[in-house]
Amino acid sequence: MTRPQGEMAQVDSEQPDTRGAPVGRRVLLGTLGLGAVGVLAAPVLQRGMEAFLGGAAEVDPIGVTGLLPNGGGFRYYSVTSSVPRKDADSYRLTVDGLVDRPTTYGLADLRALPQTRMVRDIQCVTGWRVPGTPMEGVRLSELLDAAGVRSSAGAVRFTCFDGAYSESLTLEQARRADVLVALRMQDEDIGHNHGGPARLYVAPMYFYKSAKWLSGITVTKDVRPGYWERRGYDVDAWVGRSNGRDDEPTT
Ligand SMILES: Nc1nc2c(c(=O)[nH]1)N[C@H]1C(S)=C(S)[C@@H](COP(=O)(O)O)O[C@H]1N2
Ligand SMILES: [Mo]
Repeated sequence: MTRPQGEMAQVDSEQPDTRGAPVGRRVLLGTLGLGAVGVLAAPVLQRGMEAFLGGAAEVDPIGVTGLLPNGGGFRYYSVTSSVPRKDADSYRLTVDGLVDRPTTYGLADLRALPQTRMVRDIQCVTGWRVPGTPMEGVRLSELLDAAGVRSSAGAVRFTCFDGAYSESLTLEQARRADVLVALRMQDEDIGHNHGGPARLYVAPMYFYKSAKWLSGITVTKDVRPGYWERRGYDVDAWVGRSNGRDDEPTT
């Protein structure tokens, strides 16, 4: 198989959002960082080892995953070295492109819409999987219907306020009932590190589809491959049926 060597990279040693001000030490993992990582993150590396050897380092230097229910297993990913923080006042999500009614939502607007809660496994294409993870938010189909998708449309593109990441879905995929603009994860408001205040959640697909720090939903004619897809990941990212992997499906 041709698994791309991606997602290398940044582990942010900030404490979780509940701790207040970040402690500030950022570790950019590369060859030089591996020794320290081995010491700090040995327990977490068990499942990460496969990807680790494959060139993608995934670690949790401060043991954040140990604080999560079910043993955790999440890695925090960002393709940028820093991401601005958005809160209930500053957060905006725009829906535009091939729609009749372009719309901008604040966080309160999204919270006022019907919420859908789902509990599924989460699977990263580099190998780690987190069992039974509650995700909750607004169905993407609801936002698309509200905007009035034009008949010329065929796809949806997602952009993020980190300024770099992007994703895409066909319109048919985007309208599935298990695709959410998620506001809550593990029954808590999504914190900054996990892409809060709002991230995409595409339950049946590898987690790279679930764009963090979601700021834009643009209805387009054709699919435009996202950040990792331009670097080799499959555009149709069904868990167990793409990227040369045979993981158990998540839906
Ligand atoms: N904006 C943004 N979204 C992103 C990514 C990223 O680097 N930036 N990484 C993706 C990948 S590869 C994974 S596995 C998940 C990781 O989510 P987590 O950091 O909440 O564990 O986010 C996805 N969404
Ligand atoms: Mo991933």
